[in-house]
Amino acid sequence: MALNTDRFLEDLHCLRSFGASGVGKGVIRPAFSAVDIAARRWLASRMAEADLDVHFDPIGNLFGVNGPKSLLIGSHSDSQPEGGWLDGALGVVAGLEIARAAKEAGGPPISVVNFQDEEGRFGILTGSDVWTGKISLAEADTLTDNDGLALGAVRARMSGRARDFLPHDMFHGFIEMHIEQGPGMDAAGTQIGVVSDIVGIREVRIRILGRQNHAGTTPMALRQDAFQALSEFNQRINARFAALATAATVWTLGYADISPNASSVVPGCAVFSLQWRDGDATRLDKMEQTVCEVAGEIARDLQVKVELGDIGGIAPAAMDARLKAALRDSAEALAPGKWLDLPSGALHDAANVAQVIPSAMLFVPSIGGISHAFDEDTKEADLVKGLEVLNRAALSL
Ligand code: HGY
Ligand code: MN
Ligand code: MN
Repeated sequence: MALNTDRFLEDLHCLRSFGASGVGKGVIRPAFSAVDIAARRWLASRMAEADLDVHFDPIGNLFGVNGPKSLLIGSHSDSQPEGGWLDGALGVVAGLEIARAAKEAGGPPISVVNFQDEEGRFGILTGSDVWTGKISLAEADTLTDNDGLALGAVRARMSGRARDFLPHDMFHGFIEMHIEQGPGMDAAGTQIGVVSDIVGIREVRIRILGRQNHAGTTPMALRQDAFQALSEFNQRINARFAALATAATVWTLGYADISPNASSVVPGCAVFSLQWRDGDATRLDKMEQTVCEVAGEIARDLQVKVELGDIGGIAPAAMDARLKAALRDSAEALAPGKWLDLPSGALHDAANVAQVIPSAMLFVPSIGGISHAFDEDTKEADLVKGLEVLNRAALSL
């Protein structure tokens, strides 16, 4: 049977029903939550119906395997705490449809993967970090989420079906289809993006310890206010990073927790995240050095203690020339004049997988460039065009 675009769209909508937020097409499906596990089980059943060998590994990555050597297609089905319906889900369901259609037609062996915790509830790209050997399972088990829960404890929720890690050499290539998540393609009116490379990222958790005290009686000059130190840290980082940045460099303070978080108490503790992204590893290094310097200055100037956690990261990753050429040929055949080459500013499992298997990525546009938000969306015609372009490239490989 040929590629079935109706079945693909139906599966995509069905996947959204696991954790549908009720706002727009949004989803709330964080890694290892009950709905994430239910979604993975449902995807596993769809893979089994397609006569693919269902394989959960110890970190919760789900594979639907077709034979001892195949092309791997996929992405992730976990979401941000407030996520859209396509981020990750699109690549998994596209992989499922292409693997299923190839199997039905007696075509080349194609397998599908659904990585776990791509959105970094615990790490950065945790499931592919572990599968590709960037970190060990034992190291992953010690990672904690914002509530202090350890990954080792929550992954036990999926351990019933877990088998061993699959060897990388079962797969001769990996292709991840994804929404762009930025405004470029939508603004340019293009339908297909062939990714040249994926940015690198660094991320750190910082704890500032001041002195909790009474907000009415503590003179300003005597305060060791953890929030004011955080605020000053942020201002200095903005100025210092701006001096190092190109137009493509980005940085985000996206998580903050002030304690005790009460209006009449001088905050005694602030914990926050800082992440920065760039395609140039040397610039990432310089920014890391800046973070360390600013931490020392804040401790000295504001009379607080500044503790830096481990600085994690993913290196910038170039996509494979042969796989990119196949995607370009297919884009030119099916979307002539409506495709482009572009770098990815978002992080993807393909950045990890590229370290062990030739890897590439195909993008479709995001309406208004919105993602990591409930109103993330893509035109149905663009979803289908992306599936067709990827399918043609996969068959040619
Ligand atoms: O953060 C990222 O770029 C990815 O969505 N995990
Ligand atoms: Mn994603
Ligand atoms: Mn994401």
